Amino acid sequence: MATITSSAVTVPYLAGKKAAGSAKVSTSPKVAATLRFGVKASLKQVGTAFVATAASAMMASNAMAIEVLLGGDDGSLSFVPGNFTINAGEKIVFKNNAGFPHNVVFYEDEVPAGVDAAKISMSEDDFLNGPGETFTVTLTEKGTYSFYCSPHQGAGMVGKVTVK
Ligand SMILES: [Cu+2]
Repeated sequence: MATITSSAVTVPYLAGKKAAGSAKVSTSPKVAATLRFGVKASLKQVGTAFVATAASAMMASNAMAIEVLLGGDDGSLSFVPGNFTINAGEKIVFKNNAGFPHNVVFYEDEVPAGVDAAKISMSEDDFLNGPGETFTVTLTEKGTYSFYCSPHQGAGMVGKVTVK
């Protein structure tokens, strides 16, 4: 029985402007449109066949992701969900939803030992300004990470992710 590990389907998306890190900013609103949790399980069952072509590898990459909205539909300045769990190597796609500009910055002292918070964060001075803009990050170290939105940290726009 072939088992696909998360690392096997993590496409090295390092072409963005933060080439040195594992995070990228995308202005494309369509990245997250097809993300649904249920796809992940079915892809695992398919086995290794789906890594054969670039197109299907891309599909797998998108499937191994969770979408977090920046700003609630009710107008709240929050991450939705604000506390969640993912598997190591799974992508987190933060997507502008309401109340922007937003950004995503990890606390230096609230990431697992050995993780450089700057490499997985947006700059405090960079913002997602338009509807649907995304920031994608892949976390590979297990543990808990806390993050915030610099314009709205004072308003309580903070979040937490557990990587298992
Ligand atoms: Cu914000």
